[in-house]
Formats: sequence, structure tokens, C-alpha cells
Amino acid sequence: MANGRNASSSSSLVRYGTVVSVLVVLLALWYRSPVQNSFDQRLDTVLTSLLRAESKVDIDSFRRPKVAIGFGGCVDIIVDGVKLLNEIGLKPSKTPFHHDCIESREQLSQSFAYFFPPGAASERFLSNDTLFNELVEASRGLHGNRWALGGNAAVMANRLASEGCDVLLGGRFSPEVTEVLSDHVAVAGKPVEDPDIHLILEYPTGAKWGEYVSRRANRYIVHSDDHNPLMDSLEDFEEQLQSFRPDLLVIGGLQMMDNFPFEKDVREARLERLNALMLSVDETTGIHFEMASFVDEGLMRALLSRVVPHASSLGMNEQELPNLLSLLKGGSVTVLSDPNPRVATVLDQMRELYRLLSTERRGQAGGRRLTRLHVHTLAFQAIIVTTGSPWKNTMSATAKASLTANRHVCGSPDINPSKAKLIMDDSFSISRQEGSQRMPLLETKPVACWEEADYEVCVAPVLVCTDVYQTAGGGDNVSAAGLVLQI
Ligand SMILES: *[C@@H]1O[C@H](CO)[C@@H](O)[C@H](O)[C@H]1NC(C)=O
Ligand SMILES: CC(=O)N[C@H]1CO[C@H](CO)[C@@H](O)[C@@H]1O
Repeated sequence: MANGRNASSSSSLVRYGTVVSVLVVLLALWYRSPVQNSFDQRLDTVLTSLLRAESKVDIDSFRRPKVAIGFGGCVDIIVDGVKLLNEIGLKPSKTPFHHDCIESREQLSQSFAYFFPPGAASERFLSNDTLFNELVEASRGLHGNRWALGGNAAVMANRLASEGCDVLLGGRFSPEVTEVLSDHVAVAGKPVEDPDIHLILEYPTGAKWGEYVSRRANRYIVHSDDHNPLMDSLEDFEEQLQSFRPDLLVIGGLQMMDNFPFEKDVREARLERLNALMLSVDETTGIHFEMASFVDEGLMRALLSRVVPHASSLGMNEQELPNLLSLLKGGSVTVLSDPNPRVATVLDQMRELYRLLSTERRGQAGGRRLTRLHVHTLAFQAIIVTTGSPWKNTMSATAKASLTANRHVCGSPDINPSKAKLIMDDSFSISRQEGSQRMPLLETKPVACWEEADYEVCVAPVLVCTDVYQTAGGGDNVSAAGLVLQI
């Protein structure tokens, strides 16, 4: 769009620019070693092959699949995290520490110092209104800030709509937010005047904050929500759900309840109500639950009994997977895990989770079998689908998830190979068990799929974006993109 504007007045500039870029390209070609060259070719081939895999199936745009999705949404203010902390004069703490909930500047500094160096995603409730407003005000004035639609449910809703679905979204939004929702998204929930705001502190790989250097690009999120933690659109959503008759129900955004100062028994009552809603859904309708960064053990345990056993599909990232697994095995919350795990490690964890959830559900009233598990990491996407289950097109879905990761983080629907790199190795072991099979990463067939026990596994490399526009909301876009080809 921007290129088309003022085309005539700037044409000489464009011509000049073209000459310069041709020179730059020539120089680059001249300097480029043969190794680099063959590597780029590999990347190009992987990209072309992933695009082909993605386009093998099309969602039926006449039928428009129906997806109901809850709960909530917000306005994101996205800023350069280090710039914001400098702006408010927050010094890097010498004592990194993870606080479940942030109350003061000191705690914010310690908490950021904890997650920033490894580059681990995190999301925290900020219980101090004065401090939160201070941060929001500083962000408003910060050069380079951006506003965006936020919240798992709302982002997934828009993504599903843009991929060709009709969506019913449970949430309470201000008119500004409703404005940016797609025409194919119908809102169930009364409007509100002031939207919940989430503050997204983004940082690139190698960013410096005092002595600290980030190992990978990621974001640190703080919020101080009033509406989302209470799922206060649940009743309206419930009412419209029956007549909407969705093909798929998606539950996300529950991390807003994490460490929220609920009045006694309110959280349990809300989850009980959600549980009833999930039970009311016809067995033939899939239910997907999108995990998130939870640190509140009480909440996690409640989710494990009220929500997780009723989902037939789960989506999560490399931090959320070990966390869920640890709790299921009777351990405690894991706050920080390896942000760049190997394929073998993730697949082993996925197998274990899949196994545990199928056994755990036996005997649970109204419990469903887990038949789909999607894990998104920086380097690759992995999806497990039970053989004979209704989930379709796993190979193409994995390719689409992988491409969406680049599109989202680079902020462009067209993938530019010069802004991408492969960080997955030439081949990967399918398990950490000794003597396990190795799968080659084939450039012309980059999505590896194989059968195990009673399920199919597909793994696709991600063309990791090297020119980061935004990481927040990535998981939601990626998960939604994976789901859309499977319903
Ligand atoms: C909340 O934040 C304000 C502003 O930073 C600070 O003055 C106040 O002490 C904080 N309150 C608590 C309970 O830490
Ligand atoms: C950065 C990016 O592409 N994110 C997208 C995630 O999905 C929402 C909903 O479709 C888009 O609005 C965002 O642009």
C-alpha cells in the first residue's frame, strides 16, 4: 500500500533506490561465501515446499466452518520493553526473582530480570493500580509504541475469521475494540466503556538491559484486568452457543484468572459454570483448550479437573508443556523451562502428556479423550492426532502453523526468506531414548509425518523471523492457523 502512494512525485527517488539496492545485492552476492549461498537455497526450497503443503487443502469457503470461542480480549499496547523501563527510570535488579504477581517497582525489576535473559515468555497480574497507570501513561508517550487487538480469544477469533470461519466470540469489549473485529466475528457479551489494557514489553534477541542480555526475542506482559478474569461474558456466550451450533468450541484466555485477587469461591464458581458449558456441548463438536502461562498452582489444579479433561484438543508452547506435565505428575509449577528445546525432548513430553490425559480421563463423568495436541516452539511445530479421529489434514495444518509463525512475528503475510532462518538441525531424533530413529529434514518435504501407537505425529520446521515485529499473540495466531485446516 505504502509503495503506491505518491508514486509519481517520488519516482526519481525510487529509481535511485533501485540502483542502490541493485548495487547492494551485487555486493552481497560477491561477498557471499558458497556455503551461505547453498544455505539460502535450502531455505528457499523449504519455504516453497511449506507453501505447497499449506495450499494442498483449502477450507471450504462456501460452508464457512463455525467456531465459538471464549473468553475475553483486550487492547494491547506494544512497546520496546527496555525503552519503557528506562523511560520510567527502573534500574535492572541485581536479584532476579519470579513473583507470581507484581506489586511494586522493585518486584517488576526483579521479575523482568528473571525472564529477560533467557528470553522466556511471561505474563503477570500487576496488583498496584498506581504503578500500572504509570506504566500505561509512559507507554502512551513512548516513541514507536503500537496498539493492537489482544487477548487469546479475540486474536484467535480474528485469525479464524480471516481464514474463512464464522466466529462467535465471548467477551466484553469497548466500541474501539469491536471496530477492529472482523465482520465474521459476532460478539456475545455486553459492551463496556473502558477496555482491559495489556502492556506488552517486547524485546529482540541480544537486547541489553544493564548487564542483562536477552538470548532470544520474546515479551513480558503485565495487565491489571477488571473484566477478563471473571469471564463476565460467559452467560451471554452460553445463551447464544446452542443456536450458533459450532463445529468447534475454543476455550482460551483463562490465564487472566492467574493470581487475580478473587473474592472467596468466585473463581471456583466461574470454572464450575465453564465446566457445565463444556459438558453441554455435543460429543461430535471438538473442544480445543489453548494453554497459557499459568503460575497460580491453585488455578492450574482447578483447570486440570474442570477444563482439561473436557477438551479433545490442546495447544501450548514449549514453556506450557513441561508446566502442565509437571502438575499432572503431581509435581509443582515450572516457571521457566528451556526456551529452545530439542525436537526429541518436546516429542517425549508430548507422548507422555497424551498418554496421561487419555488414562486420566477414564471414569471422569463427561470427560473426553484427548485426540489432538499441538505444541508450538520457536524452531518447529509439532502436532499429534489420534488415528481415526475427526481431525483432518494434519500435515498441511502443521505447515500452515509453521508459516503463520513467521508471518506473525515478521508482521507480513508474505514471507521474505532474507528475513528468515532455519534453526532446526538437518535431522532430528524422534525421542531421547537411545537408539531412536532419526528423521532427516527434507527440503522438498519439510513436514515429517509418521505413525506411532494410535496416533500420527507431524513436525515442521519454522522459518524463524529474524526481523521481529511482534511476538505477543504469536501462539494464538499459530494455534488458530493449525486448527482451521483440521475442522
Ligand atoms: C504502588 O506503586 C506506587 C508507584 O510506583 C508506589 O509508590 C507504591 O508504594 C506501590 N504500592 C505498593 C503496595 O508497593
Ligand atoms: C502480527 C500478526 O500478523 N498478527 C496477527 C494475528 O492475528 C490477528 C487476527 O487475525 C491479526 O490481526 C494480527 O495481525
